Amino acid sequence: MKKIAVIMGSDSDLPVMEKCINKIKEFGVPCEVRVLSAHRTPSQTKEFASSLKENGFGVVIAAAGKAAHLAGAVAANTILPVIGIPVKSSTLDGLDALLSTVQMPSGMPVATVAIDGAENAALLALQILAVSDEEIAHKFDNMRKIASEKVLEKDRIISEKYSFYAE
Ligand code: RP5
Repeated sequence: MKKIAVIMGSDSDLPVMEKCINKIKEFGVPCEVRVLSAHRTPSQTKEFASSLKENGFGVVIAAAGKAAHLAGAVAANTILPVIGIPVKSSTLDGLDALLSTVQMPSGMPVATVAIDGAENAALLALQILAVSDEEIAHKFDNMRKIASEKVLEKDRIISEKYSFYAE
């Protein structure tokens, strides 16, 4: 099974990233978690990104806040799909990180999720692996089924409690 690489620009991103890491763990997919910074450890970031494919990874998640160049810097050094998470860690509420992550030049895509969208980043990474992995695809089907059953149950409860003169 291909591994997922989860990189964050600082350990201060960890509270956001725990949702991402936990979701990947729930699916039983191997995952390596690193703190690497495009600005503070540029050569280590480049070295890690350049060897992702040969080290058995299938997809990368890169999270950073402020002038968030991490996902772009990783994308520049690998052909694996890169998912960027803009982290809300500044006085600009993450809008700075969103724009820095999403506005990549053509030819160098980063699939950017919402500000602090750590769980969706994990799900997108798992969906990418599920294209060629039946075990992960099957877990996805189950997860979707449970999610839809939960909403149907909430619909039943709310409808019974609040509807009126509707017969
Ligand atoms: C970014 O700057 C990190 O990803 C983090 O979101 C932000 C602040 O980092 P620290 O100063 O808390 O290490 O590079």
